[in-house]
Amino acid sequence: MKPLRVDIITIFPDYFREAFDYGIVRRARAAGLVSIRAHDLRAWTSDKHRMVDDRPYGGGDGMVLKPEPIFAAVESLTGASRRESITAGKRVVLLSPQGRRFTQALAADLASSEQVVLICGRYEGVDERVADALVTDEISIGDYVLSGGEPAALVIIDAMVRLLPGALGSETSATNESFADGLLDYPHYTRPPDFKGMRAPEVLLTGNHAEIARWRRDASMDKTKRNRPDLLK
Ligand code: 9D3
Repeated sequence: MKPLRVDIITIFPDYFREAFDYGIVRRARAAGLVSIRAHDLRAWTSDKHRMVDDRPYGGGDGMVLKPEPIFAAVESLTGASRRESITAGKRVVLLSPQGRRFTQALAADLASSEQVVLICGRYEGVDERVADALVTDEISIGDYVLSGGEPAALVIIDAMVRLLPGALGSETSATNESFADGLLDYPHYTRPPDFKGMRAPEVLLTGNHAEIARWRRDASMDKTKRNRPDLLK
């Protein structure tokens, strides 16, 4: 199968230097399932000072990422300079606090494409013409304030890559995991059976698989009620 191509547009390409060299993502890259590259936005500037940002029209704090380098970067990476000309199978994602929430379903949708371009915002924001006319998706990873889109890019790439066919060992399947059935995972235990007086549940040591399955279902439900009641509504 053709590898998923992931391109990151960032003013901090070094942020990603070793980020994809561990675990499942490393294996998926080595197996040719995905190629991931981080590009310096400044490569697409044309002025002497390689300016990527400027002061906001209308006033206010901070700086705004300029549109020209971002449009040029996306054109060189996708061949398209407007949303309408981005071909099916390619996604151009703006990472921003104003985006729609990233979910497992969106991870699966993105993972099924041929190319994903991730634009990392910085400063106070990105010139809105990028969201209006260039990107196919504007995504936030949650309701907390980051300093930029770079950590969000890591999250999205990790979630996508583990869904690529062949990325997980044959022992695991991405479908029988937490969130797939709308409940949190059950608690896990391993040796020793007694650790500083804290005992692993006896039922897990019995080998009674019907009882173990029932215990795990109940424990999943208890954990979901306690930590994520919203999943049960
Ligand atoms: C005061 C208004 N803030 C917007 C809510 C300013 C602001 C905060 C953080 C502007 C940019 C940022 C940088 N954040 C991201 O680029 C970002 C982000 C995030 O902060 N939270 C969750 N997901 C994401 S994706 C990109």
